[in-house]
Amino acid sequence: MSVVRYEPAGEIGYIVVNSPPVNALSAAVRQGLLDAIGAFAADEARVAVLYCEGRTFIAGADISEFGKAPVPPFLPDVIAAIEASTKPVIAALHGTVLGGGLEVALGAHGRIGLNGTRVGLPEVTLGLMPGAGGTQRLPRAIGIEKAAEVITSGRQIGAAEALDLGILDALSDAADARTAGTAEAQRWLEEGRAPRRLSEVPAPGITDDALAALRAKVDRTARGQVAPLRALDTMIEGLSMPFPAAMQHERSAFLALMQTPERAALIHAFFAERAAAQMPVNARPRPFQRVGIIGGGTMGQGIAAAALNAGLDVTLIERDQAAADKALAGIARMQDEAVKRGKLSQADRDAMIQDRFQAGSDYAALSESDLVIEAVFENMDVKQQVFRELDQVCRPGAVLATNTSYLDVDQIAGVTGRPQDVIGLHFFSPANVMRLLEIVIAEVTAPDVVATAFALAKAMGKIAVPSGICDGFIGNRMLLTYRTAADHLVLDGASPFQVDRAVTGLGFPMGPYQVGDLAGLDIGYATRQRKAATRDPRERVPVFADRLVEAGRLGRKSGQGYYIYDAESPKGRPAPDVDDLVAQVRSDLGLTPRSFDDEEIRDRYMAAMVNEAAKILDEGIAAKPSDIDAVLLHGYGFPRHKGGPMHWADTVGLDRIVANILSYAADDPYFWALSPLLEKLASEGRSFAELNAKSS
Ligand code: 3H9
Repeated sequence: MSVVRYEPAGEIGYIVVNSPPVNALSAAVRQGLLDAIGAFAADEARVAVLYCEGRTFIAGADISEFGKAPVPPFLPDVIAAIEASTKPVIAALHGTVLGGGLEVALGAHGRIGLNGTRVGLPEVTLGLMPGAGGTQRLPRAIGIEKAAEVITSGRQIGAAEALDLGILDALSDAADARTAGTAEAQRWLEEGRAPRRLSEVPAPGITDDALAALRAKVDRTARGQVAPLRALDTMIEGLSMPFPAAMQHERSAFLALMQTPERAALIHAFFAERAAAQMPVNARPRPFQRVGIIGGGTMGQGIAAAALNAGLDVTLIERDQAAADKALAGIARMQDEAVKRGKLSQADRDAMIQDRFQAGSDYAALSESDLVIEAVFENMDVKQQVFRELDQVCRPGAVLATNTSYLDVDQIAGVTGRPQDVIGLHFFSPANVMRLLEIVIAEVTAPDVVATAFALAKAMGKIAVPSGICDGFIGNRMLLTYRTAADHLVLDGASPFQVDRAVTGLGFPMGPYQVGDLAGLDIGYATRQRKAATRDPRERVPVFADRLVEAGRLGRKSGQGYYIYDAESPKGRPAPDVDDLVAQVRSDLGLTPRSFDDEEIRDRYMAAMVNEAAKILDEGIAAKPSDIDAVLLHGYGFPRHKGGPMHWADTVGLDRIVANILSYAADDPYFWALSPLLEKLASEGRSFAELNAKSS
């Protein structure tokens, strides 16, 4: 069946797109649109309604075609043909009208949206800019300043705001886009309206001062990415040209961005997120409306809020009623914040807290729960005790999940009489905000329990990544390794501040010592104390970190760690004595410091990350390289425009990384033990991307 059809129906003709899943503008859809507009021209209909079947109006260009040779007809030409129609074409919108989809709608002569429609030009989030008239038609519709904000932020805009801005002409509460479009078309017929072409609207202007302010703002928020500023400049330059020349100009800027490594990395990230969500099992999820949560600390509260936002009923258990009440107050505060930020309506917030949430201290309240998530203190004995109790009270078939961040899920499952129902759900804090969810599949976890975890992640809007069992799973195991590489750099002569600077220079929002201060230095200290007795003598200990903790400097929460946090510098300024403290430790340990340049710091940090990732892959803990990228992008601040560590490694070249590791191993063969998989791939001239392709 054709992906676009023309349906004549008297005075109204329908141009109907049906190309699942999201009606992306593949070559077939572009050709279909061109043919349909021709059919409309030849038909007696006096107005056309362009709408889509399925879950959404066109969600953009077909991203899977990017990086390949463009196939005609090109989208700008298709849109020009729609706009040139001598009879009106009305776009009837629903779902997510994004990128090329919005550009098609802007080429139509009128736009009506169903309530709930979202629109946007997200190209910059893919390292691109609108390439089918968006930079020229949008400012003519809504003005330069607003168009600049929409284009350079890439954000999705709700229907009411889109109407307000003037992107939509009208909103409809009709049941579907065809009905809404038909009513609008009838109105146009009655009023005898003629096509209004945005390309014929005079271009708006901007003063030099206003433009300079706009450029400065975009430059600040772009954080080193080229696309946002290029998009702004292309828009402004085009507005002073005749429309056809502006379209040529936009097209060449778009095609130039298509060649950048940022574009490749951002599109890799897009597909990595979606590939991770592909379930590793073929099973149907168990139903899960009633969710129990054990533990009402920060993590339990965040998980409860995420579950409530997903429309689930939540019962939270704490050790006594006072603690349960405290958790309730915390969750209510979170949801009040969401109301303030316009993410939640007051009525929904009230319904959640009053009708769909209860908190108490009696496990018996979980007897009807479909899924229980334990989020108590990270200690094996404590967690096993919780699972023994759950085994007593939960109904048969309930899914029992542990939110451990490094403990062995098999050992937790083992204390129940139903280990097949037990799974790890590693949320990241704050759990109602952070999108990553590691789904830790234990030895005997049943396939439909795995399917339930993936369905829960989808309902909560999380990026789910399956992980096998090892200390720290995918993300925390890697974090420990690259943090250790940073500690070695400091022991050997780098300053913690230099390491943070070098790492943020890569695009991470924070360096390892800033992260340490934020998380609390006592956490790493406690882990080191616990592991001291069994530590391999070849392991090098960051004694300087221990000294800070022993001096009561725990990071942000105590006002001082590596950095000082006070009214003068709430985000922290380097503590002046840290370099001396580290120098003293080096001298106590008999280490002779050497200097490192920022490039070597980055090389070592990244080599440690990639080497550990390769081991994680080799051991089958991660199913594919792109899953590791999704974890680091969403849980650890890896810069999205670099695509994740595995994509980054491919772009740098695995042979170069191996050569670096071998040279570092000359001094510390224990820490820099080369991953056999990484060595093999490099020697065969292969890449991690090939392993992704194999697993898909
Ligand atoms: C552009 O338009 C450039 C133009 O200016 C100029 C051109 C000349 N293409 O996310 P989901 C697939 S740039 C191909 O899980 P949701 C996706 O891979 C583009 N495939 O669903 C997945 O496949 P699978 C601007 C696409 O409901 C399936 O659809 N547009 C595309 O959570 C479902 O996706 C964008 O950047 C695509 N454009 O979210 C929009 N989009 O099932 C990007 C999706 O095999 N897309 N797929 O894994 C999105 O933001 C979300 O997918 C959307 C739906 C909100 C649409």
